[in-house]
Amino acid sequence: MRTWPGIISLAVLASCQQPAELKADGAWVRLPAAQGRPAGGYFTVHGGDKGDTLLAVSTPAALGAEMHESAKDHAGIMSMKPIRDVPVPARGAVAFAPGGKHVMLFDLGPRVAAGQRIPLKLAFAGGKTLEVQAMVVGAGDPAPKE
Ligand SMILES: [Cu+2]
Repeated sequence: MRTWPGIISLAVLASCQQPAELKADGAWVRLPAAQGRPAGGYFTVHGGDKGDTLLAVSTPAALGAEMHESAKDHAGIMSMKPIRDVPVPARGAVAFAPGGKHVMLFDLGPRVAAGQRIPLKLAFAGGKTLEVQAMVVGAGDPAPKE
């Protein structure tokens, strides 16, 4: 039974863990390459002590926002589809990042420019709403380092 000490020490570690809080960080938005096209929004959600479900993302800086997921089809062509009800596991992390899950921001306000921050509101099934300030970057710019 060589595995027992490992299991026991894991259990001890788990019992001293700090309580985890549902939160989101690393939020940023990339402006579209052409005006009128949607912008992409990205962030990471960290689960609390209990799992939760991200229901919707919204922002006062755009007329509409949808959660999407990008995927490659068998021919290697990228496409995306709207997603809803994104599970956030307890103490886990869900990343919205280029090439995967993202938020499409439609009709971004004309004054939104690189270097600004715009609020993103994340609504969860458990009743919590998180607001994060997303750093806006230009169309060809990399993700900001935070
Ligand atoms: Cu999309």
